[in-house]
Amino acid sequence: MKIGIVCYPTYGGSGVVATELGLALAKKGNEIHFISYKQPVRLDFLSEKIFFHQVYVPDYPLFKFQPYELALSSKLVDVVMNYNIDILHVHYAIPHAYAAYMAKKMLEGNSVNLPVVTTLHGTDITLVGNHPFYKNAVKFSIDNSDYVTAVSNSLKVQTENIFNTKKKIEVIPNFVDFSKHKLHNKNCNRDLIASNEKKIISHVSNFRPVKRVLDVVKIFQQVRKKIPSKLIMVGDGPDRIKAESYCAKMGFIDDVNFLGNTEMIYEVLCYSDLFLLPSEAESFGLAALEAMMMEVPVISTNVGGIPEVNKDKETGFLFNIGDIKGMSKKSIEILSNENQLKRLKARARLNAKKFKIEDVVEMYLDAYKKTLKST
Ligand code: GMT
Repeated sequence: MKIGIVCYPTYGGSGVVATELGLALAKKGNEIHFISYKQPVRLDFLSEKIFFHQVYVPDYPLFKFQPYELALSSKLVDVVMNYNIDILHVHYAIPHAYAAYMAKKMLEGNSVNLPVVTTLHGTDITLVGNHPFYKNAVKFSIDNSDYVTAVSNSLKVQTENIFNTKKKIEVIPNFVDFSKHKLHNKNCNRDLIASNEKKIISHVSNFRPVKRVLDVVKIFQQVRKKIPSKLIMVGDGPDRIKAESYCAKMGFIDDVNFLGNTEMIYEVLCYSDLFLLPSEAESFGLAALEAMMMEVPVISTNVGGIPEVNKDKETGFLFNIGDIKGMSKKSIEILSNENQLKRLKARARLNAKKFKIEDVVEMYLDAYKKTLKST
């Protein structure tokens, strides 16, 4: 199959899912065409089966806002015509599903049928898409996609409730690649990061307000009073300075490593004992699943799709948003009980196996086949 994949190229769940899915589909013999404004971050190699098409938006002084969706829809038409694309899979509704619809209509004029699969990732629905300025266009794009998937049941239900959509939404969860577990578990240089008696706690996100990174450092502040430990903060974003300043002001910045954006996520998870995800909203929580695959139990909130991934008392523990006291107490309990920690680590990994990339790729291939049949 020749598959076009539209995604955001930056660090963050939806781009990572789209890129890893494309790479896996290419390994199965499909021809994959990534279309984005920059090469996606995890797209670290190009092969005969993988293409990247960059969308340029030229600067023009008349425009206060550069019309990205116009440039994207035009590019989509070119790519579909030049490479005979069979199906287009867009990740994140805004503006990708909208641009895909425009491309589909333009192609109809050339008697070309372009089936469109849209995957909803979360913030495109719950935060941005929900805004009155975008809502009509998002509802329209969902209802006019040929096939729609959401990454969790929670997101499916939220989408139906917020937009009152007519389109059937199928749940295809996010996934992890266990070959990375094997690869990185061998090279776990834990002693480079912390001395042996210290426990390592980690957090990975884009440091947007929704991630509540201040809660992360406040939880750690309590934990370090009882347990010798170190906190590794991976990622970058608007709340990073706030979190760093808090740690400095409270006198424990020495025990916190702010790594910024890095590709070395699996290396960090490899030596982590506990992962914190106290988000205010999370349609799925891919970062938690990646931690679980690397045998790291998760202390998280109980919002959105997180309970579909992190199982309370099995793979970690779930709390209400902002329950810093509860999350700190539980972290201390887990980290001071080696048997409990060992049990949680094993179950975290076991549960992550329900989200193996091989199975999820088959679910997407099935979705493509159904779409092609029905359009
Ligand atoms: O979490 C973010 O802010 C990034 C965002 C994205 O679009 O990349 O993540 C969303 O999609 C991920 C992949 O499907 C999910 O794992 C995240 O839970 C979801 N984030 C939110 O719903 C806040």
